[in-house]
Amino acid sequence: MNPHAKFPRSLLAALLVTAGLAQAAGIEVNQVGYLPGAAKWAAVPAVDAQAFSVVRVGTDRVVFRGRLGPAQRWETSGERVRLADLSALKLPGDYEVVVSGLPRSPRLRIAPDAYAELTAAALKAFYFNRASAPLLPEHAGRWARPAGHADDHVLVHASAASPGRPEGTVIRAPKGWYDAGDYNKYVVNSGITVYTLLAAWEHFPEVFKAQRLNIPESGNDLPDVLDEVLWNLEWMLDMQDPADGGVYHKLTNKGFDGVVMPADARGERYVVQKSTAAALDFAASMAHASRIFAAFEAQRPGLSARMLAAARRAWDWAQAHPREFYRQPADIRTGGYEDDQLADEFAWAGVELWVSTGEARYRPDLAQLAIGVPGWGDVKGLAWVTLGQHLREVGENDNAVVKARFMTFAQEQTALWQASAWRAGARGEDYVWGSNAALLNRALMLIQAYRLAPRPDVLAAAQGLFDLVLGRNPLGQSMVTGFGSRPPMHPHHRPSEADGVVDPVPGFLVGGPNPGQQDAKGCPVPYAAKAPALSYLDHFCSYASNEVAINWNAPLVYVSAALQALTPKK
Ligand SMILES: [Ca+2]
Ligand SMILES: [Ca+2]
Repeated sequence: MNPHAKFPRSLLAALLVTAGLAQAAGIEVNQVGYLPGAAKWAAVPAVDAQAFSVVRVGTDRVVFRGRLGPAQRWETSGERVRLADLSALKLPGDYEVVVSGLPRSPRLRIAPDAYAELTAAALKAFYFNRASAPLLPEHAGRWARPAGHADDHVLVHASAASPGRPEGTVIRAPKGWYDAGDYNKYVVNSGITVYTLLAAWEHFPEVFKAQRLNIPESGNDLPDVLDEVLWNLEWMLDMQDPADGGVYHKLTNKGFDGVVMPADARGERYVVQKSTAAALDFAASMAHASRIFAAFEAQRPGLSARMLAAARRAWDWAQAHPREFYRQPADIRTGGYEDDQLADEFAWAGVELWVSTGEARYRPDLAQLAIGVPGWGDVKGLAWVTLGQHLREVGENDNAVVKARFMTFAQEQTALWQASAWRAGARGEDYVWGSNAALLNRALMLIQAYRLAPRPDVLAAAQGLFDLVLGRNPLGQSMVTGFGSRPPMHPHHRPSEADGVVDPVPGFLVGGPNPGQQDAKGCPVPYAAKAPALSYLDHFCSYASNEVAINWNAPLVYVSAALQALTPKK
């Protein structure tokens, strides 16, 4: 029996918090499942029972028993919970967690390929967001749609005018992915996204080599993950002005489209202002991509060299224009991706160009570079990911610096995980706009630490964050469309809302709990509650908690693939 079937969990949670009965409402697990060798925890409301058991799904056949941990309050939800440690249960199967006096948990699956489908779907979500191509029924099934935004007639906006391309010049910049719930394309957010996806391939090729995504390029001469990323890289290459190497910040309508399908969104398209941030994110991700595609020279002759040359030119432009901050023109109202702190972008682009070329002039001073969880506006963490991957090139002295940075990060994060009432290293202040992706990017950094020094608690801490977005959370809600017993049904994603299909396009991570609730005034229904981990609304109106975005889906692909590859088999 699914305890969520009769009563929406978020509403129940809200009532309990309001009534002062602050304890979690149901037994929560990762609704997608666990690998046999993974750390497995269930969160249980603070009832009096002392023991839990695990049964075969839909039966009373007990396969595992254990003691519940002490009740602890989790500040993020205001609720008291107890923990059930099922890590020792490794036998593949479909189960439920049982505690006397409570409804059973959602189905708990243990399987050696627990995340294969999720990894593929999270990657295919990018295909579903392709601009300039029809999604055919043989690839897209129920979500087939005509092509939108050919982007072969794009106007140079006044803010982007140059001597060779005055205002109104028509250029072509087709392909690319729609950034999020809207239909615009932004270079800054593309940089971190393509990097993260290519890093997943680079670090765990065995997960992707034989993967068939059923996209138009399946069966050609490249792994599908590379085909999919190329769709966006080819667009990015067209965002560079060939005359000077500068990179336009975005390709956009003047304002957001209505809630229509891509083919029905026909506003004039513009490239807007060249920015230093766009040039550096472009340089970093192209320099990285050039290394990846160097191995496919036979299949795509010249592509790697073209990417590296483009990266160098963008870097040179940024050196000559170090403070061209993006400033939204008065007649443009779409996403800004404004960032005036560019030391991290310079460091990331420098690291990527240095690793790709070996030229010392690109190399940043690592002693001055802190480590941190990556996000579109703070990319220094990506520099560390690349340094961790290239210890040999880094040299002996800086080797120690790279390792020390990751070990310090991992120690802090595993302490947080260990102390957490949910065995999930998130605090109240971590619930920001896009919290799910921030948590997954934190897991991505923990995974780098694990790759450098494989300590089980570091991997378990990453697993805890992954669990949090897949249903082992106070909402009892999976945060990925189409996955888990209680997935989001109304993401802020125009095609999912406008296509007339009940189920949303699958494989998308939604933004997640966000106590800022910036959209609350415009929503016809209220959020479940104000507590950070409960500030979520599964409604199309909720762009602040329920939108999708390419930079959010990328760490979902990465972490899902990484756990599949790294978790001990037994
Ligand atoms: Ca392929
Ligand atoms: Ca920055």
